[in-house]
Amino acid sequence: MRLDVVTIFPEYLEPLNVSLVGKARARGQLDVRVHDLRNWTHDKHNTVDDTPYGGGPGMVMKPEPWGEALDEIIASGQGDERPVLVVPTPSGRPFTQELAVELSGKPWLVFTPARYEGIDRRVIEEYGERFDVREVSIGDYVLAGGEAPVLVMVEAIARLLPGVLGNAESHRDDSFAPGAMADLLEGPVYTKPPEWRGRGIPEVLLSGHHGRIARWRRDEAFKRTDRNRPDLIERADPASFDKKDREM
Ligand code: 6GU
Repeated sequence: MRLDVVTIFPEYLEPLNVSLVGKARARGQLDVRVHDLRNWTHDKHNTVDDTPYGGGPGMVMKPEPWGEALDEIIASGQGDERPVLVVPTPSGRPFTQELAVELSGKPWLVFTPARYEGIDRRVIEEYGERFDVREVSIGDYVLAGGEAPVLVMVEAIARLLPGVLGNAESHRDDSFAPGAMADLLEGPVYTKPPEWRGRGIPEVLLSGHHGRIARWRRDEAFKRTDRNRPDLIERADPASFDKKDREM
């Protein structure tokens, strides 16, 4: 998979050199290219923003540098390959595990994290006519720019690529993964030592009884979901819960 990121803070994307994403790049599973938007400015001050039409606070990112950057990056593709453009904005559609899975199946993503009050609307209109453009928000809070959301989205997408996670089973029971525990958050986990500061391990996990362990894990997942995310239980398919769940 190829990922391009266009930003005025390329150094903000340095974490993409580290850990899971960094290793995927080193192994050649991910081709990540970070670009400085100011490379596509032509004035002495490398201006990327201007005051908003209609007045109001803050600044708006000018369309011309984005247009030149995106045209050049898109033209650098192999043959007729077309990227999906991912535009981080607090006004976008929610970034969910479902969207991460969808985007992880695309060969090429271009991210356009903005600062200030966002990008001149005509850029989104222009590319939206010719490309698949997704305006995406990572949650109901406002950040100063789209760079941190890009780090979030790239990590969520990269770990889904074949061969990137060490153990192919590792995302089988992720919170939000489809499957038996769909609609429930993951429950608590334990490792050695068997006693720490006077606290032991739930007996059932030491029992070797796989059926009872699975049932206990499901009960714990249900309790935690009910406590932390009751909305997930409200919205779940009732058929995904058994009699024992309903008694919790
Ligand atoms: Cl994608 N950008 C900004 N600036 N703030 C956000 C966001 C994105 N998602 C949630 N808050």
